[in-house]
Amino acid sequence: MRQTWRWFGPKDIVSIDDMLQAGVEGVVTALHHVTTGNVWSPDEIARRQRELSVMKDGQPSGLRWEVVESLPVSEDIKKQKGAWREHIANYKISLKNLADAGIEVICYNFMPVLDWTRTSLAWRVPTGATCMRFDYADFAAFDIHILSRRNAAADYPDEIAETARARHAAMSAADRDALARNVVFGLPGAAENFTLDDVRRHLDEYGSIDAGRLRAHFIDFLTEVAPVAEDLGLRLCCHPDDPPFDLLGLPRVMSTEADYQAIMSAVDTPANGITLCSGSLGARPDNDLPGMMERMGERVHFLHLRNVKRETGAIRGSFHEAEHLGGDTDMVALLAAALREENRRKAAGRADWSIPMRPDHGQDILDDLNRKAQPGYPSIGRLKGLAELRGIITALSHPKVATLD
Ligand code: DNO
Ligand code: MN
Repeated sequence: MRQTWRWFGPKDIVSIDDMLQAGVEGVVTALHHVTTGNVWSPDEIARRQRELSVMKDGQPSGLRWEVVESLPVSEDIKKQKGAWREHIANYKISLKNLADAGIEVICYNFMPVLDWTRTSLAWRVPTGATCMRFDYADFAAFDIHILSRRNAAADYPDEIAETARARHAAMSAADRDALARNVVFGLPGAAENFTLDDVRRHLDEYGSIDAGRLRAHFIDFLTEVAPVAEDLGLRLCCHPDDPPFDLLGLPRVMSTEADYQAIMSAVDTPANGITLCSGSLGARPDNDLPGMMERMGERVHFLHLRNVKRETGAIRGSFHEAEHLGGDTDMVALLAAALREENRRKAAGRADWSIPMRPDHGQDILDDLNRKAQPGYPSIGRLKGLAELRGIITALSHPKVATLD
């Protein structure tokens, strides 16, 4: 497994030197400054490659840009409106430019409007560390009483809607603002600048797009881009919905194993693959992560290793981001399944046998609490997660340990 790390570019407070000291082998990054829908030019790609190739003192880092996360799919493509055909053409050009630069793995997602969604970005756990949390009743309070989406209450179980009403009534104006800011943070495109009216406008655009329609648009997109990726020797990999259930009345179509199976078989090429994110998928009790790795592993091109603790037994419910070996996903079983998949690939002579993985999100611990990184991406919390995951991989791969048979 390749031990990779997400880097947000030179403005990331976590440096290339930090990554090297964490034992990172490859970099996951994106051209976050390019407007979604536009082409990623060879010059901009080369610039990012140069930036991550040197340490603070100018020595070579020895690191390469190994995974793109994300090459975003525009809202126009998802809705098949406006400039969607041009955006698909641009997507193909970006793929060509990335292939020319020697980058083979391209992660993206197909969530309408919202990317990942949380109600709290710094929720205190008993150790004093903080983590991101999704509280279903707080989210309902945002949806029903702050965003005031029409008929929103009907989307929630009665007891959640009632709790949401009571909590909203007890919140100060500042609490309401903070909740709204946290919820819209994961929105694509400089979310900090989103207003509630922007969110409402985006939601209205999906009025006539249900899950079936969104899935059809997704298949149309892949029918166009997957053959191009295949010809270029690229591996596309779709990140799951986070959380893996419908929000704000928007359809979500990459939340379960059945969702993935439908998309994988609709456009049946290895270039159409999976980013298996255990944290996102693990927020649902009916997603069996080790089993998904076992059954769909052939198409898993990228692994996000993260754990969540579900706070209820419901399909839609509250959860928080646990330590990498805490939470509800059996990380040892998941890694064993991934290592078995690698062994199968090696035996079949596949050049892509080594699956890039990264510790996806970490809790804020120690000095992370004093240096605010991108939410979910602190240096020490992720370094701890990576070290724990590396320990399991090392143990499971040891020739004297027969656990993989
Ligand atoms: C959450 C993160 C996401 C992810 C994008 C991929 O699990 O990994 O922010 O980067 O959704 O497109
Ligand atoms: Mn992820």
